Amino acid sequence: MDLNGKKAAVLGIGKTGLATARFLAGRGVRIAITDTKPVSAWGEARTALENLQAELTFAPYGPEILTGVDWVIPSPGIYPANPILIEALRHGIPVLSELELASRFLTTPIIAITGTNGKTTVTSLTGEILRTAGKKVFVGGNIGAPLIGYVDGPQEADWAVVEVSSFQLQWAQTFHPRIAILLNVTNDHIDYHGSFAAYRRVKESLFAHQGAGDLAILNADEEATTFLRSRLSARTELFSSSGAVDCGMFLSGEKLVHTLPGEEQEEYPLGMIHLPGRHNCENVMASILAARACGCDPQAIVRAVESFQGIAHRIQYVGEKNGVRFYDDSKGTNVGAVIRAVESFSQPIVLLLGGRDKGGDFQTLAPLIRRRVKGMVLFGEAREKINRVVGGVVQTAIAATLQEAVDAAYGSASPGDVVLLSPGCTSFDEFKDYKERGDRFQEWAGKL
Ligand code: UMA
Repeated sequence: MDLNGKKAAVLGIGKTGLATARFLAGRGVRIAITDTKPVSAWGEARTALENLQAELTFAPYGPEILTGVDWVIPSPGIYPANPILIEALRHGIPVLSELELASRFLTTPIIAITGTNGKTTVTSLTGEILRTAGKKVFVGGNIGAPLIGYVDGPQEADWAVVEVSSFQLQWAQTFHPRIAILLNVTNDHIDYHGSFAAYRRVKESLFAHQGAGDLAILNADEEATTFLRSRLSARTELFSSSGAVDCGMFLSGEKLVHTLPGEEQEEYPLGMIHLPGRHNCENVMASILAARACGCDPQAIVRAVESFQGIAHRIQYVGEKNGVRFYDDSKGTNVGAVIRAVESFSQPIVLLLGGRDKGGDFQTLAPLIRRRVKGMVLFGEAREKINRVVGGVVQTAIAATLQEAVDAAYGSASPGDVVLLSPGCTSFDEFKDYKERGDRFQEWAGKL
C-alpha cells in the first residue's frame, strides 16, 4: 500500500484517531480529521495533532471531509450507518479500519482474539504466558493500545497479541492473523451491526484470510462451531468445558487435557486457575492452545496461569462489609456476560443491572435469575425496559443512578450474600466508560 502523497480522512479523535493520524503523518499522508465534538473541546488531542509534522486540517463533521481523499479511516465507535461512511461508499472511497491499516504494515505475527465475552481476559493472559515463556510481546488492540501505534514503532515483538472487537473487524478487508481465537458469540452490539446475524458474520470474518499454515481456535461448546469449522481453511483446535474434543483441550474432572493427533496428551491441573467460573476455565484453555502453538513450554504456562489474577472490572472482588461481599463486573455490558458472572457464584446474589441499553435480550436472563438471584436493583436509562421484561421474576428495586443502586443493594443484602454489579448495558448514560463506572462502584461500596 503506497501512502506517500495520498490523503486520508480520519474520523474521531479518540485513542484510535490520534494514533492513526500519527502513523499517517509519519508517512507523508495529508490528513483531514474530524469529530462530533467541536475542535474547541478536543483538548490535549488538539495540541498533539497540531504538533504533528503533517499537512493536517480540522474538517467539519460531514461529507465535505471526503473531498480528494483516498481512504476513510473511522474510529471503531463510529457506526457503519454514519452518513459520512455511507457517502464514502457511494463514491467508491475505500473505508478501512485502523486494524486493517495497521495489519497491512505489520511484520510481527498476530494472535487475534475475539468473542462477545472473555477477550480481554484471554488477551492479557496470553500475553502473560508468552512473556513468562521468554517471548517479546506487544499486547494491544481493543484492550487499550491501538495496533497502529505498535506498527508505527520498530516492531520488535515476537508476537502481537491483539484483542479484536467487532467494530474493528467491520472495515477489515484483508486482516490475517497467524492464530485466531473466537471465544463465543452471543447477542451484543445489535444497535451497531443491525442484527445478530450481521454481528456473527463480522466476528467470523476473523478467519476469512487464514490459510493452511494458520491456526483457528474455536469453542466446541458453541452450537455454530461445527458449521464454522467445516468452512475454515486454517487448521483448527477446539476447547470445551463440557466434553472431550478430538483435537485441542478439554476439562476432565480436575484436569485440563490437551490432545493433538499423533502426540502424547498433556495435562494441566485445574487448581492452577484462580479466576472464578467455568467460563474462565474456557478462557484459560483458549490461551493455552495459542501459547502452545507459539512454542511456550507447559511449565511456563502453569507459572503464568497460577499468578494471573484476572483483569480489573471483570468479576473483580472489591471488598466486604458486614459479611456482604461486593464484586465489580462493570465490563459485563451484555446479557451473555451477566449470565457468566451470575453462574460464577454459589452464594445468594443481589444483582445490579442497568445503564444504557444496546438492544440486549434481557428475557433470556429470566430462568437464571429465578434460580440464582435473590434480588435485583435496576438503575440508569435501561431500568424501565429491564423491569418490564424481568422485573417480576425476583424482588426488584428501581434506582435512578448507580450510587442509589449500591445503597439499595446493600440495604437488601444479608451476611453471606454477594452484591454483583454486572450491568448488561453500557455505561454511557452516566459515565465516561465502564472503567469509570467500575471505579465509582468500588468507591461507593467502600464508603458504605
Ligand atoms: N466519535 C465521532 N463520531 C461518532 C462516534 C464517536 O466523532 O459517531 C468520536 C468521539 O467523539 C470521540 C472518538 O470518536 O472523540 C472516540 O472514538 P472511539 O469511540 O472509537 O474510541 P477510541 O478512543 O478510539 O477507542 C477505541 C475503542 N472504542 C470503541 O470501540 C468504542 C476502545 O475500546 C479501544 O480500547 C481503543 O479504540 C484502542 O483500540 C473500548 C470499547 O468500548 C474499550 N470497545 C468495545 C467493547 O469492548 O465492547 C468494542
